[in-house]
Amino acid sequence: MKPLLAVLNGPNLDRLGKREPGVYGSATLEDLHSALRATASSLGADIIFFQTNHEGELLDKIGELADGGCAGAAINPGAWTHTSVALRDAIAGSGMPFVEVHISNVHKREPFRHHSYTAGVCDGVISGLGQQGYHFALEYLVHQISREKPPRSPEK
Ligand code: CA2
Repeated sequence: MKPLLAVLNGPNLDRLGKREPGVYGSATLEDLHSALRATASSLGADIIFFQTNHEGELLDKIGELADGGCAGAAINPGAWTHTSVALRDAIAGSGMPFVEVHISNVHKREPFRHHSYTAGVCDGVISGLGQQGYHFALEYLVHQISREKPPRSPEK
């Protein structure tokens, strides 16, 4: 069975491609999703997408994914990265591997973007590689999942 991966985006990322192309790129969220669908398919994974501007919805979705057997997620928590202990707790409590993705390099930006509440409960962080960062996160997750679940040994 193919592993199921999720790509989660937080507040204002529905605006991708519509404003600030110099910071976040010119591809829309829809464009990003179709590109990621192709990557997931080439990696042999199923994929679902979720974006919300409402924090509680993201917390609920993480719980749902964890209970539904999702194998791992790439998450761009947007501004909640820098504010949300609740999101950190949801990620930590999910038991799933997460990769935190930022399109921009948050460390080149304002000091308030330098701290992440969520990074410490993710496997790793990709920041500043543009939208390509999401693709790298999927690659990592598939690699990781295949390491965690070694193929069954042949029946004797
Ligand atoms: O670099 C990233 O991906 C961020 O997570 C983006 C967040 C920001 O608060 C983080 O510090 C870094 C902001 C997302 C807003 O996205 C927009 C996209 C297009 C137009 C307007 C906003």
